[in-house]
Amino acid sequence: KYHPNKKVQIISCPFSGGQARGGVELGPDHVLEHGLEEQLASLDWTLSPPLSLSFSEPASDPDEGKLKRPLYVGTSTKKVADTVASALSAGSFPLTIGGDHSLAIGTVSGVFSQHPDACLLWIDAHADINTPQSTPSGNIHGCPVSFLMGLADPCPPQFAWVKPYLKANKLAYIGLRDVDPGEREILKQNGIAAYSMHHVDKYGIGKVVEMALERVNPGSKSPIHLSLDIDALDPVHAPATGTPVRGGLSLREACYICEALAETGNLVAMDIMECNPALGADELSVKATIAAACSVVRCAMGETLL
Ligand code: HAR
Ligand code: MN
Ligand code: MN
Ligand code: MN
Repeated sequence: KYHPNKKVQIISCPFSGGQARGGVELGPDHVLEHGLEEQLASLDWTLSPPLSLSFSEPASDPDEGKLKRPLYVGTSTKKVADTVASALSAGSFPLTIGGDHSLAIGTVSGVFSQHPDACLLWIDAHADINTPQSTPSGNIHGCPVSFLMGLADPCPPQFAWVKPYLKANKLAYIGLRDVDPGEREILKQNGIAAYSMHHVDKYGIGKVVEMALERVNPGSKSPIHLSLDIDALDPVHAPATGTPVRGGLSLREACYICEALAETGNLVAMDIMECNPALGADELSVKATIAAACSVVRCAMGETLL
């Protein structure tokens, strides 16, 4: 419904400033080298040439409280937000390839600037909702959702441009299994729909997706943004990532989520984040991770719909 013309704009974001491990900036090139453009073209999407954003680290970037590289992350995500917003206003589906998950400060801001009524599905082992106060690591990839909801109070000056578009009732998580104590409190206080691996086991993935969509999109009218951290998948399927957590989604469960969202016809944007080709134990692990990333993207873009 939202993309009758099936135009997609790939946005490559070789960015690693939201966390400490090198290599995640290599994710986008690996995903593209795996043939994602050809794969999407064969699903009848029309592709504009991929946009590859460049990010340059500021000469000086002191910590803001506990937050590391705040200026680098703040200016880089602003650039992503503007790029995603213009892709949408040009009638394209923005597919953003990271890079670390702090990039979603940009992608979600860009989407909500064009679709203020959107809802957000966050598929991840982690809740990424730490505030500048609650973050145990200072890594901003563990904090994007708190900035998007305006929970960071005071908002760090590097993120003053971020509007608190995201309301608690428009956000749902699936795949959680490593949530910090401070994050649990935030999820509870705000009544956020959070489906952990426990819920996936208990109800099955089909029911979990149904419940998640019922919570954030009861009338099935809202545009949907899918932000998928590859570490939502079990490390058996996606080992090459910075913070793998055992006991995750099977490849089929992750694909199912994407297929079910594609089936709604309401998906307007997707992020695929945190593939780190420098971290696989060997070449096969890296290949499996990149192949899994391409699979979930294809599923979200209609591959397995009959
Ligand atoms: N919760 C931890 C922190 O805030 C770790 C989260 C980071 N890992 C991710 N994000 N890949 O999804 O530092
Ligand atoms: Mn994660
Ligand atoms: Mn932890
Ligand atoms: Mn994440």
